[in-house]
Amino acid sequence: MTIKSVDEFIQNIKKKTKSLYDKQVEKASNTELYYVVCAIVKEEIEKDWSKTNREYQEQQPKQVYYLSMEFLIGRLLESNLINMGMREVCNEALKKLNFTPKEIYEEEPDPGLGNGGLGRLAACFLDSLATLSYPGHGFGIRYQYGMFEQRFINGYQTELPDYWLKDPYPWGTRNEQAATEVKFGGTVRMLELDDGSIEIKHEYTDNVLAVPYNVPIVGYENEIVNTLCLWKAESPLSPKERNYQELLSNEQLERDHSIDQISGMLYPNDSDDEGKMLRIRQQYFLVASSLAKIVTDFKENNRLSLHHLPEKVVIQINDTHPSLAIPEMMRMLMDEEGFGWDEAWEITTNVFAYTNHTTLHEALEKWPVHMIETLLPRIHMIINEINERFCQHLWHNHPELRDKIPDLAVIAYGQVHMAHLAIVGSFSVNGVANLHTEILKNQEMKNFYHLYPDRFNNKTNGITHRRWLLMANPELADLITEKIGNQWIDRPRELTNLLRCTEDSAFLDKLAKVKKNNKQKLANYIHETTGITVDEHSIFDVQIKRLHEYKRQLLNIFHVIYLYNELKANPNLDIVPRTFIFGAKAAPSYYFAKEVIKLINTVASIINHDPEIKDKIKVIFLENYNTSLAEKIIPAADVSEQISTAGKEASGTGNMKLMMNGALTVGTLDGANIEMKDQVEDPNIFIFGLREEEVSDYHRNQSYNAKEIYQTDERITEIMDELRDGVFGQDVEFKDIYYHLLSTNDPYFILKDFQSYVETHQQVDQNYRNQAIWLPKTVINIAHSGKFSSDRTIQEYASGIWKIEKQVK
Ligand code: 26W
Repeated sequence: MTIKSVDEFIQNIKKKTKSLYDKQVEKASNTELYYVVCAIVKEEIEKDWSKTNREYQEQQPKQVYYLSMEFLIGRLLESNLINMGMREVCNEALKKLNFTPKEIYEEEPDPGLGNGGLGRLAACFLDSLATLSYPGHGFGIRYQYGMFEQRFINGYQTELPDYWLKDPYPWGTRNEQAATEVKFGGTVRMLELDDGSIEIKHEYTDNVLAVPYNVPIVGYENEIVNTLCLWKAESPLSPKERNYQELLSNEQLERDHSIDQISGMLYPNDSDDEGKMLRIRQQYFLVASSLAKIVTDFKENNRLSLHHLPEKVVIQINDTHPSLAIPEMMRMLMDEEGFGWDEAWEITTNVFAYTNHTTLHEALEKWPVHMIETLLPRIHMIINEINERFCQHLWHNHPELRDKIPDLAVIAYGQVHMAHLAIVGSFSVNGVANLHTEILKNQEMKNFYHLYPDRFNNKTNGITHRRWLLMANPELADLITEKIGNQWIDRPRELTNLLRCTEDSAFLDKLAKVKKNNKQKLANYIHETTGITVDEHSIFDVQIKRLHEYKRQLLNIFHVIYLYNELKANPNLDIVPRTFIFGAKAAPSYYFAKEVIKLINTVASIINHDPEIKDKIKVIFLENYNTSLAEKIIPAADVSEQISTAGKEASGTGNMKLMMNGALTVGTLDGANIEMKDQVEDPNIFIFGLREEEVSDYHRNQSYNAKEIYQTDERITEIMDELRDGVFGQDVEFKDIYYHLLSTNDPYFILKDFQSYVETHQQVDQNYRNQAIWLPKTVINIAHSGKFSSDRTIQEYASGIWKIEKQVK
C-alpha cells in the first residue's frame, strides 16, 4: 500500500524531516526536503522491491539482463513518484507546506552516465521492462564522473567535470556482500592433470573489487521493482590489510589510482575509441562482474546445471561495448565449471544477443590484439580459439566465402573486431530501425547475413511515454486524458483515439494553449540562463542531439544564415518569426564538431543583437544539453529537426520524443523517420533531401561534385564566402569549415540537400501561418506516436528474442 492521501504524505514529511534533520518542516531547505521526500518514496519502493525479488526467487522465471556501458537514467524522484502512484499526493503535500514541487525535483543531480541515444535507450528499456512486469535488469558502471558539463566560453565549448556524486545519491544502495573480484593481467599456465584434463592457472593477477550499487527500477503502478546494478571499482584490500602493507608506497598509490580510473569517468565519446587501454579495462570490469553475479544468482535460484542456463538467462549486449562477455562466459564455463569447448560454446551462443546501434566506421570497435593479450591473457586465448574455429568453419563449409575470410575474421591484421565477435557469439543480431537493419543485412554485415540469415532481425527503437509525455508534459497529458480517457498510459497505441479530434476546434484551441504555455516556460528558462528574450509566438525550431557531422547541425545553421542574409537584403521580408534552438555536446577531441559549435554561437550572437532584422529570427544554443534539459525543451518544440544524411542515423529517438509532444518533423528519409512517416503520412511530416539509395549511388559512382553546387547556387556561394572571408569574425576556424566542405567534397551532402531543405522550411512557414492547418497535423503526430513507445519495442524483444514471460499476479 502506498501513501494515498495528502494528509498522510504531509505527516510523513513532517516525521522524516524531524528524524533526518531534527527540525520543523517550515525550517527545512529545498535540498533537505528533497532528501526527505526521497527517503519516504524509497521506503515505499523497498517493500515492492523485496517482494519482487522474492517472487523471482520462488518462481524462477527466465530473466533478461541488459548489459550496457551507458545508462542515461535522468532524475528519478518525480518518475518514481509517478510510477508509485504518488505524484499527485506528493505535489499537493509539498504545496500545502509552501514548497514548489518542481524546485524540489530539480534538487536531484541528473546522472549523466551516458553519451546520448544508446544510453538513454537503455534507460527507457528498463522502465518498460518493469512496467510490463518482465523480469529484466540492467548492469552498468557507476562512473564517478558522468558526461562532462558543457560551458560556452566566448562561444567555444569547454568541458568541466561532472562530479554528480558530491552529495549523497539517494537511489543507489551499496551492497558490499555481493562484491566480486575481477582479475586483470597476470600469466596463464595450463596444467595437465592425471586424468588427462587440463587445468588453467591464472596467476599474478591485478585484482579489482567490483562493488554493486543497486538502483530500483519501478514499474508503473504494478508493484514490480527491478534492479539496475551499477558497479564501482575498489581496492580488494581491506583497510586493515592495507595498513599492514606499506601504506602510501608509490606502487600502492599507483595501483589505487589505476583502480579508481576504472569506474572513474564515462568516455565522452560516441564515435571514436580513444584511450583504448582504460576503455578495455572498463569493459571487462563490467562484463566480468556482471556475469559473476548472473551465474551466482542462476545457481542459487534454480539449482540446475549450467547446461540449463539458456532456459533461464538471456543477456542483451548494448552495442559491442560489452562483447567481451562472450569470451568471459566461455572462460567461466570452461575454467571454473569444467565444461569442454563445445558444450561451453553451445551454452554461450544461446545466451547472448547483440544490438548494433551504428554503421559509422569510426564507431566500430577494434582492439589491438597486444592490448587484450597484456590486459586479459586468458580472454585473449579464448578469442583466438573462437577466431580459429570460426575461420576453419568458413574454410570447410563455405568455399564461396574463402576469399572473404580476412574481412569476416574475429582477429585480423592485429586487431580484434568486436562486432564480428559479437555476431559469431550471439544467437540474435538486431538493428534499431527498419532501414538500419536492412543496411546491416545488405551492406555492412552482408557476408554475416549470408552465413546466419536467421540471426538478423529488426527492433525499432522506442521511448518511454511515461517520462517523455506523462512526466515532461503534464498539461498535454491531462488534455489527452480529458479527451480520450487515461487508457493510453497503459496502452499508448490508444493515442490514435485522438484522430477523431483533428477537427474539434475546442480541443485544438486547448492544444494550442498547452503548447503556448510550454513555450512560455522555455522562454523564461532561456531568459534566465542566457539573458535573451524570445517570443513565444515565434516558431520554436529545435535540434537537440550530439554534435556530429552526419547529424548536420551545419545544414541547419546554413539555413539560418541564409534567412539572415535574406532579411538583411529585405528587412520587411514576410516570414513567421522563428526561434532556432540548439542543444548539443561535442566529443572533446572532435575538432570539426567544436568548430560548428563556435559557428552557431557566433551566428547567434550576431543575429540576436542585430536590430535591423526586428527579432524575426533568434538563435539560442542552450548549454549542457542533457536528459533534464531535454524534458524542458521537448514539450515546447514546434519543429523537430531530424536531418541526418540518409543512411547514417541508425534510428534516432529524439525524433520520437518530439513527435509525441506535438512537434512536426523536418526530416530526411533516415532511421526511424521513415517509420514515423509511414504512421502519419504526407503531408503531416516534412520530408526532404536525398534518399539512402541516392547517397549510396553518389558514393559508388563518385558522381557528386560539391564545388559545382557551391558555384551555381548563389545562396550557397554567399554563405560559403562569408565563412571564408571572415564575415562572422576574423577567426580562422570558419575558413576551415569552408575548406573542409570543399576539399572533402562534402561527404554528408550538406550543399546537395540545401535547396530542398530551404524549400521544406518555406512550407513549414506557410503551414504554421494557418493554425487550422498546423494544429490538426500536430494532433495526427501525437496520435500516431504510440507506436514509438518503448513498451512496444520491449514487447517485441521479449517475444522475438528473449522468450521471456510477464510475471503474473
Ligand atoms: C566508441 C565509443 C562509442 C560510444 C557510443 C561508439 C558508439 C556509440 C553509440 C553506438 C552511439 C549511439 O548512441 N548511437 C545511437 O543509438 C541510438 C539508440 O539505438 C540510435 O537511436 C541512434 O541513431 C544512434 O546514433
